[in-house]
Amino acid sequence: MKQLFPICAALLLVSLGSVYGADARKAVASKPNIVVFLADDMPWHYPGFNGGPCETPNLDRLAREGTRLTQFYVHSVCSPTRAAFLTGRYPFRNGMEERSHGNDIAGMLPDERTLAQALKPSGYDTALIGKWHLGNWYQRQLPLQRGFDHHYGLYGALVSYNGKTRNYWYDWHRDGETIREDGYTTDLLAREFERMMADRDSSRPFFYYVAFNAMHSPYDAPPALVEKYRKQGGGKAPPQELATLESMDTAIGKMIAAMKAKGVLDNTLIVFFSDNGGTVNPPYRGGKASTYEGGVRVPCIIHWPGHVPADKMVDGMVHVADLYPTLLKLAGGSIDQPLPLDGMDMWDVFIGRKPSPRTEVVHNLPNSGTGEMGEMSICLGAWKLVGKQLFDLSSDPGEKTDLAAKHPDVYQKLNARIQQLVTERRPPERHLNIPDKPLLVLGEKENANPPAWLEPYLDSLPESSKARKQQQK
Ligand SMILES: [Ca+2]
Repeated sequence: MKQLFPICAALLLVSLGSVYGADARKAVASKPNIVVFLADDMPWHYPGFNGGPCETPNLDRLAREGTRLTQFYVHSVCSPTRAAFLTGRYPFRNGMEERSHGNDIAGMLPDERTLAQALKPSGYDTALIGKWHLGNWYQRQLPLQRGFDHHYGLYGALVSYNGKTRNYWYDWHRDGETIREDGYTTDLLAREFERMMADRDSSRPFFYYVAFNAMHSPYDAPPALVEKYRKQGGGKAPPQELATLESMDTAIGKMIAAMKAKGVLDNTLIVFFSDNGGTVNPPYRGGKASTYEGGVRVPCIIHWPGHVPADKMVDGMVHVADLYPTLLKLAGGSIDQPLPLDGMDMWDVFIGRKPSPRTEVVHNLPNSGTGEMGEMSICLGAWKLVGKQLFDLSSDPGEKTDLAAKHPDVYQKLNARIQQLVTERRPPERHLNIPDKPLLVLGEKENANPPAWLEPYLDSLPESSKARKQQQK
């Protein structure tokens, strides 16, 4: 019986390949629209489709109609994941092993080619709706200079959902201008997407990267939703967090409806994932800022009915850097570029045609910046090194049993590989504080010419006025 399984699996893959392979070629010819929904800090076990306590009907539907990757890896904090997604390269190459901190001039290395830049020769309209976090000060670092035709949202991180401030400064923009818009950021991102979709009059394909600040702290979710989860009780998860996630799900539903109303949904590939794990992520060990599975293994949905199988789980290692060549090739773009890619084309994996060709994932090298990505870690096959520990993920995905002493040869092999990769690291930009004072708004150019309403507005908010007074002392 055992021998039959590989034969059955092979036949299944061949038959899927004939169906989905044809569609894949059709897709390349028709240049699909690409929409990437990126959640911020979403725990593995929160959304409904993963058996969680949060009501996420829109994500659940994407999962039901699409394929879910069960071993999809990101990095353990925001900026490294975003940089790997947009460049197809590991953070130790693109200068983003350390986050771009709030008051920080460092950004992703300027010679990196982003997915938005790479899609331009294929005729794509490109937009970032939401959070950037790959350099928030110099003009050259900002989304409009990194291949995006349009940007709406924040440059940095940790912005307050209603005030749009962090600490003593402001962080909300449209196309390089500081703008004042009242409302809850999650709703505003959906409104921008709806407006853009309604205004579209071009037949050009689009790449819209929707990077929510949800469900990162500081939580300030709609009170009615918080109350709903408070009443449910049961200690499943903090009501503020669940309400923040449900708001994000509702926004995703609105954006999908806007694409449907415009008649573009059928030719749109949707990808959903989280940029890192939550604080805890059962059944996995660890969470954000750790290289245990809970920090780096996140839910990922690939949705394109008729092209990507519905209601299917795909096992096998996939890294966020793989999205770059996969999406680019699907769009008819070229991966021929001076900086070599770590990402691999995974389209045949997404459509169930082939098993994942990936045998290695680098989670973090030793001595990476301030070490905020967690301990050094690499996967080779099922073996995973985390600091001085060794795990076998095939039998121990929860990383409970350290096998370093039992398998010294494997331990040495993984250590040698990680030390070899250290020699390939490119130095990042220096992480220094923004020199300009007063700092009112992120973006050097915007801070040099702040709108008249900005300073009175910052003084009117308790969250920023107190911090501003301390800063001015
Ligand atoms: Ca994050």
